[in-house]
Amino acid sequence: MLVLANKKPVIIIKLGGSILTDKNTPNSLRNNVINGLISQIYDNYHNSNQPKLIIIHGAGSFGHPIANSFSIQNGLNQNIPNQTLGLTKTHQSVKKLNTKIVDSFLNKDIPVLSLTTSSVFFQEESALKFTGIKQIESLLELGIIPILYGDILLHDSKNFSIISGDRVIFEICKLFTSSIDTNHKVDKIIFCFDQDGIVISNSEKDSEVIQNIKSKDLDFISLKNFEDSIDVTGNIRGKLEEIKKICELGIPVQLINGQKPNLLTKALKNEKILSTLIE
Ligand code: IP8
Repeated sequence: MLVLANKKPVIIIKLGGSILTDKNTPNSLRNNVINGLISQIYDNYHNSNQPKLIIIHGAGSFGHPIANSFSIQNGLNQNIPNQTLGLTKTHQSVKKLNTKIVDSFLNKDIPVLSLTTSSVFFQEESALKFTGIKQIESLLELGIIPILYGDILLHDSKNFSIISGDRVIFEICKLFTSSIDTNHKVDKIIFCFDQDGIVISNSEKDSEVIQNIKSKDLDFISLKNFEDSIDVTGNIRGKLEEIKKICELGIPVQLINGQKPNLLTKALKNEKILSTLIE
């Protein structure tokens, strides 16, 4: 119990692919949004009273269209020409996005270091193995922000699929929650995406942002305008499945609009903003 009380708080930020890239144009960065978010993270980084951070980013137009064109999410299919080349191209493309994001942090003198998701995750029969927790701990202790991202996932028995950034977050949370060997605990997840929160439709015309919801009630809400055709990881419904599992670990999740100025800063300080808090 004493060990648990001494654990240092960490906030995990998900930078959604929908805000980092223009989903309608392959490989297109939204530099103004990226730099705006990084400036807010800069302020948090230089405030010693604030929790440490782990950043996870999505693939956006660097990952979903190419993964989809080779059906990487559905695993090995001998009928798809050059599918393994498509697998490697998908990985290389998300790695390029990752390099651009890491460079943007380093250009602002924020020390970040990325762990290649497909090197620290492996699917072994029905179990997903994650071997990066010690590296994350070391980076946090050194004051370096670890970055991981949605990527391809290799399986045993000659197969593969996609691992979303959201699943990466859940696996990190699971290990931090269950391991007695870690010095950190995850206090909260902030999902930055392109909406003000979860929008529900009340009637044909009316919709509103739901500001607080229990994770057990997520199955019963009627979502508004969240369909996203290029997303191979299940768009908002897929996200909510991972979010539910994170909340079941006792970690709250806040969904905020990452395109609006200063909302990330306020969310990091637990100030009141228009967003959805799921507990
Ligand atoms: O954007 C998807 O990750 P996400 C990863 O976090 C690929 O769902 C390679 C499409």
